[in-house]
This record gives sequence, C-alpha cells and structure tokens, in this order.
Amino acid sequence: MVTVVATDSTGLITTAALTVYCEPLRGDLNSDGILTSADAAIALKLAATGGWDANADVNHDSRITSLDALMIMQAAGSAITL
Ligand SMILES: [Ca+2]
Ligand SMILES: [Ca+2]
Repeated sequence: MVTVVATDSTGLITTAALTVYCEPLRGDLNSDGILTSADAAIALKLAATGGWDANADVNHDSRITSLDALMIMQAAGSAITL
C-alpha cells in the first residue's frame, strides 16, 4: 500500500491510498532482483530433477527444460528480454 499526495496549481492537496502489486522478475529464481547465471543454474537443476517453479518456465510451455535455462542466461547477458 502506498499513499499518493497530489497538489494542484492552486495549492489544493489531496491524498489517495493505492494498493500496488509487484510481479516477480521472470526467471529470477533466487529472488535477488537480477538475472544471473545462478538463476540459469537453478533452472537447469529444476529441469534435471523434474522440479517445478512457474517463474522458471520462461517460454510458457508448462515444462522446465534446458531451453528455459538458456533463455534465462541470454536474458542475464541482455541478449533477450523475458
Ligand atoms: Ca537472480
Ligand atoms: Ca519452459
């Protein structure tokens, strides 16, 4: 929840409370706020073990595979955007 304060040109002030929903950074599997090779490694581990994390399925095919890890690695290197 954030509170927004607005002032118009005559000096009148109003406030409003807003609820803000933040979506996690897609592919940020260690939740540190950035995409790195560590996230790709976690995706690879999920792919190898059959684990599931919806945030790791970056190509939206309902499976976690090495392709998801590759895409996370490419996004970490700014080659693509997830
Ligand atoms: Ca991360
Ligand atoms: Ca996938």
